[in-house]
This record gives sequence, C-alpha cells and structure tokens, in this order.
Amino acid sequence: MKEIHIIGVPSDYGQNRRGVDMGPSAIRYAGLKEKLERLGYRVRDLGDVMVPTPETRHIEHQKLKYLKEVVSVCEALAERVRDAVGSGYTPVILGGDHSIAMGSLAGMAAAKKQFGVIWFDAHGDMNTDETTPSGNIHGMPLAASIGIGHEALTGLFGIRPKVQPENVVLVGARSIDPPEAELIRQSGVHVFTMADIDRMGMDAVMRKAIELAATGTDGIHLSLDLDGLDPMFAPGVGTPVNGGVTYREGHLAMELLSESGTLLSVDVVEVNPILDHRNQTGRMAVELVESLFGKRVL
Ligand code: 6HN
Ligand code: MN
Ligand code: MN
Ligand code: MN
Repeated sequence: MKEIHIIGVPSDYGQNRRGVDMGPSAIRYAGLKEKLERLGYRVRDLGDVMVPTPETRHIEHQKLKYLKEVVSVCEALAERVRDAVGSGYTPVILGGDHSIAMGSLAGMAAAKKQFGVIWFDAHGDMNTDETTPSGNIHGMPLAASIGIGHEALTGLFGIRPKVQPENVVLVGARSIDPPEAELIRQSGVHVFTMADIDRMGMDAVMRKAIELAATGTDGIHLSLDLDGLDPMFAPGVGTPVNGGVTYREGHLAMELLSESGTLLSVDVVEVNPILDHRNQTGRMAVELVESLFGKRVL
C-alpha cells in the first residue's frame, strides 16, 4: 500500500479573513495521521512549509493581494509535492487557503506527465487580476493553473499550464462571479453545479467527473475546498455559500473517487478554526479524507 505524506501549508495570504492558517493544526488535531494509519497506511507527517506572518508584510497590489508571498509559499510547496510524488508517495496537503493549490498542482506537473483535477468547491476559483471582485488570490488558483491570468501566477514554478482544462472538473459550484463565468465557459473546464448534482445525483456526477479527469492522464489530484460542503456541515470556512453538498453526498463523492483507484494526491483547504464550532469542520475534513482513502462500514 502506498505511503502517505502529510504536508501542512499554514497560509492565509490568499484571502482576507485571518484564521485559515490554523487549518493544518485543526486537521491534525482531529486525528488525521492516526485515522489513516488505522486504515492500514504508513503515514509520515513532513510538518509545515514555512509561512511568514502576514502582519509582518504589506499588500502591494490591490488586485493580487500578497502576490509575492503567495508565489513563494506555493513554490516551496511545489518542491515538496514534486519530491513526494516523484518518490511514489501520496501527498495529503493541508491548507491554508485555496491559493496553495497552485503549489500542489505545480508540484504535480513537475512529477507527472499528465494528470487530471477534480476541484470540489462552492466557487469557480477561475478569476484573474482583471476579473477579481476582491483581489484575493484564493479566487484565482484554478485559472492560474490552466494558464489564465497574471504571469507571476500562471508561470509559477516554471511550468505553464499545470493541467489541461479538458482534464479539469469543477464539482459543487454555486457561487461564480459574472466575468468569472465567462472565463469558465471559454476555458473548456468541465463544471457540475449544485443544480446538476440535484438533477443527476452525486453518483452519476462523480462517475462522469472521474472519467473526464482520468482519461488520458496518469491519475487525479483532488482539490477539496471545505466550502463545497453545505455550511451546515462545514461552518468553519471564510466564504460559506448555502445550498451545498450534503454530508452523505460528500462521503459518496470520496468513496467513488477512492474506488476508482485513480487518486494521486489531495489538498484539503479553507478550514478556518476561528470561524468553526469546536473543530466541526476540521473533523469533517478528516472524515472525508478517511472515505477517500478507503474507509467503509464493512
Ligand atoms: N475560495 N469568487 C470570490 C473571489 O473573491 O474571487 C470568492 C472566492 C473564494 C475562493 O473559496 O477558495
Ligand atoms: Mn514592499
Ligand atoms: Mn476554493
Ligand atoms: Mn470555495
């Protein structure tokens, strides 16, 4: 069985609510390592990527807040992911806000010829510095990873694009900014909105998503934004949106991905313990990861 490497990225440079930097601690505290070991895996916690305190920095570009810091955190993460995947390990990357996924995907792109991405999220994360309503880079990582947006982000780690749009699938979308919607339509990434999940069911949506992401690739990276779940089950996130994926649908999605045998790597992002209730969202994150790595009732 593959060995799992846990990598923490305590960064909140990509958004403006402090606290998501404590995500790795909250997820570890909920028992991630022990629970994966109980499933039979060898697990190594590699600790955290070094992230300077935001209060020691300042914003230089209102449309790309903390650009320099985001890029250097992502490049440090990319090296760790490249090394883990290159040596045959499965990285479980703990955010931090979703900007860190640019680092995860950069590392994947360095280690693998082709891979697909399932982007589980309430949001599209397809903004650029020209379309962003907030200037927060956590709204841009998917666009940057397929080569759209500011060159400091698209060219991160010297690889552009990180992933082909036809192998990217958004699941759970329900909050897309209008100019972002236009970019999504032009880009060729696949999208299953909450309305699609309502009509088709999560089973059919995930089977299709896995097929799209896996076809012609070496496997799938799951980028798991906890705000994809309904805030009822994951209240500890900075940008909650009602009408999300339910507890059972979330587990089903993870189980199907697990059964497909295509998972290469995963990042778990946007857990903000300051906004949470007694680590409910940290515990939810660990539960989903358990299903993703094969936990079953019988
Ligand atoms: N996330 N579309 C909004 C923005 O500011 O660009 C929200 C982005 C949320 C990003 O949750 O990872
Ligand atoms: Mn300066
Ligand atoms: Mn996101
Ligand atoms: Mn989101």
